[in-house]
Amino acid sequence: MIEVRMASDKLVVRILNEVADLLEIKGVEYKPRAYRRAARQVDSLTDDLEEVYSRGELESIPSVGENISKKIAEILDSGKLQYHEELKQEIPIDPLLLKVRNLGPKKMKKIWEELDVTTLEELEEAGKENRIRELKGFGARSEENIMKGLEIVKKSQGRAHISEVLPVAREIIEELDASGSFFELEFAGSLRRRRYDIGDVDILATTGNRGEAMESFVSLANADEVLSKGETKGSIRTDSGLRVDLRIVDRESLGAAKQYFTGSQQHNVRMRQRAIADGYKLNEYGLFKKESEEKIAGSEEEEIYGKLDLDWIPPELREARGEIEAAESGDLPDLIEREDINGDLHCHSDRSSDGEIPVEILGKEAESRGYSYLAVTDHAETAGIVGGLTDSEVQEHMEEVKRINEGLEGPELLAGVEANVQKDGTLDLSSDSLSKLDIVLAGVHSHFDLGEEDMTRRLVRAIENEHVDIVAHPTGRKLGERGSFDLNWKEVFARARETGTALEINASPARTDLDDKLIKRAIGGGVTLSIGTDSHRVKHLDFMEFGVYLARRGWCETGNLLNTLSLPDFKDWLNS
Ligand code: DGT
Ligand code: CA
Ligand code: CA
Repeated sequence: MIEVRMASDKLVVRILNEVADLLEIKGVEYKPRAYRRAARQVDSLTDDLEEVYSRGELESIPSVGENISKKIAEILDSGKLQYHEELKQEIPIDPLLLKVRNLGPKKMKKIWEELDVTTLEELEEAGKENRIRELKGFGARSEENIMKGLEIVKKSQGRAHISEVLPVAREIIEELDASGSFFELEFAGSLRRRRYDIGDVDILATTGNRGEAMESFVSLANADEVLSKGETKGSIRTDSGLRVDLRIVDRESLGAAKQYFTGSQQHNVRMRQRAIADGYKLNEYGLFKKESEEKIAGSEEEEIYGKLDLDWIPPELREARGEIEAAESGDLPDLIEREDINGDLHCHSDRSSDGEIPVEILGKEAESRGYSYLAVTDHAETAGIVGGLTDSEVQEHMEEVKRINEGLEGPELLAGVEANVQKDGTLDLSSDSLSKLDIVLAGVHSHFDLGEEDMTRRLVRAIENEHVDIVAHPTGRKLGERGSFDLNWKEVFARARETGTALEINASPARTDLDDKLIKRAIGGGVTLSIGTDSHRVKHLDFMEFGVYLARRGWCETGNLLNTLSLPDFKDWLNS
């Protein structure tokens, strides 16, 4: 994923983490941990970092001492850090290399020093020539894993997660709007379709003065580079590396332009074929009669679909996955909306060692978001995830949630757990504990590389566990880092349906799991779904928006999704 800078706090977090990586490659002890801790604290700050700085209170941030606070101030003042630049000079390694799974700083140091690898291409070459396996402590298996990790990093290069793009894109629209040079401004392309990974941002606009409008566009505050500037089309790259295309169209063609530039390309191919079959021609200017070239639609998108005897198709569905057939027969799904969501079904409190939200705050947040319920699903304790709930702590957890519920106005917190699915498919908490909890999520957090057969058996065993309500992040992937498990999905969906176990749409940008394609298949297989933000910090609760987009792209209706149930109905479902 390209890093799209939203705000200075993100930049600070990124630089501090890179400093930690570079120091670790250098072999420096202790310091890397200090930088990482500070980065985590800055990332989880609820106050605005710039404001904390202007109040002179950087050192009040936990884990931020005098030294690191000076460094943060330097980044906030100048956009970079001299110390970081010097380390990069000294260790000229592409930061992307450190995102390759199975290639931590220690291994990276060796590959750099002994094979002189500093870029993704050089790493690929070294792997192809089997030079990595020759290094002490590596071996063939380790080389293969590094190559797999590399593939994933390469694939995500040049695309960014929608959660990073949308805020920047919304800011741009606001700024353009405020310039007064535009009548209408609309997103098109993958952003309008709400794909989770975005190549570039497409904006359509109408104006009374093209020259002035284009000038406003190329002089946007965050325009770093002007890639092209014509009369009707311009492209810029923002200071965060994001490409933005603007197309100025005539008002009477706006609907046709929206249809055309929203895509997807495959959807458009089908639409044009349909137009031709009906004796029309369809392009970005309108729908025309083939013979007379008379324009019969163009200003509104609905008209274009309508004249082709189709219901208007929501952008999220325009992927050539059967939406045109459904629009023809009046069978388009009635997609869920953000307002249909009554609760969040996967949140961590500070009881999870990597969680930072006190249960009390989860309650307040559920309240302010108008939720009816929120599931507090802390990790269970198992090897690798220390500091989670043990059997003896489950009782305490339940009592805490109950106590905090008494002070809440609207919502109810549910006491839950995210148990670990162990290698054999059993969970790491006793039946006794699991049966006491309101809600049980089960997720795989280890042994990712079992083959399809073993992995399917393992997941099915968890699905069949009578205590498990929801299987969290079912494919196990981490974007830009780790691919999905090998699974027999037909089998998984069938058992989930038969046992009434829900599968999660994990809305956390790092996971995005299930994705839209699997969501559609799961729904086709009769599986119930749930959206969880997997929040570890307060701001993660906002990921719900992206979960809703994923669900919509997967053709999800209210009846498919647990989060749309009222509290009493949801409790009935849990108890059934
Ligand atoms: P992205 O930017 O890679 O995330 O994906 P899109 O879908 O935004 O693609 P983009 O920005 O290249 O183009 C925006 C839309 O414009 C695309 O979805 C469909 C339309 N479009 C662009 N070029 C072509 C083309 O050559 N043929 C057709 N049929 N449509 C095109
Ligand atoms: Ca695009
Ligand atoms: Ca584009």
